[in-house]
Amino acid sequence: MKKEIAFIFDLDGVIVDTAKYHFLAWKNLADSLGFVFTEEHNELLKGVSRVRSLEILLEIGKVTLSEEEKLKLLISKNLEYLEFVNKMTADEILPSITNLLDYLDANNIKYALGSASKNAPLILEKVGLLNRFTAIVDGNDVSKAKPDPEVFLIGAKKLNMKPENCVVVEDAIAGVEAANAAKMISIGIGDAELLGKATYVLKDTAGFTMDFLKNVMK
Ligand code: B16
Ligand code: MG
Repeated sequence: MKKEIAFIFDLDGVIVDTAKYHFLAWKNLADSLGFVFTEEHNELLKGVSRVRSLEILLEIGKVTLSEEEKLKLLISKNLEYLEFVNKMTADEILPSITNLLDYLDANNIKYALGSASKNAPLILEKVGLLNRFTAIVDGNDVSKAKPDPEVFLIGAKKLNMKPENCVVVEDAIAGVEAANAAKMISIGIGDAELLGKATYVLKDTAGFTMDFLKNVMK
């Protein structure tokens, strides 16, 4: 098995499922504005930045607000979201992820985080993974959101790896597109029909078996 490969992990939908907490906070915000926000709508926000998420939500509700009002809503939504995040524990790490990180550590394979979330360091701290990543690139570090490759290219740089030797693990279409645009190998987690542009697709993180990893790294 070669060792010149590194991994870049997305956070929400790959390491933990914070989408359910985003949903509760966005739903309450939509309720307060007088329209219904469904789990189906929430799918549109996965991997999308906080600001763009609010724009999509307001488009769904056909609501127009001033920049000042939008800023207030972004702050209150995030405060509510953080109430859930602050209660997170290691129990919320998705299946096979801890084993996968243990395996990468044991084989001296470096890994970074590449997430759109500005709350990524706090979430990693809550689930006890903050100190395990060689580098963390999050929503505070990028000027262009996925599907722009910026987040993963910064990750590769911080890992001191060439993009073509990086394997991105992503659950969002925009994230897979960003990895492909960065000329990286991509592993999509979720629906194969939606994530068909990924190099590999796994239904869920439980699919990270040793056989699968060996195949990716061969
Ligand atoms: P925050 P990821 C993304 O995380 C989420 O999937 C997306 O729903 C969220 O809007 C975005 O982070 C920003 O999150 O409000 O915490 O800055 O999948 O890129 O790890
Ligand atoms: Mg994600």
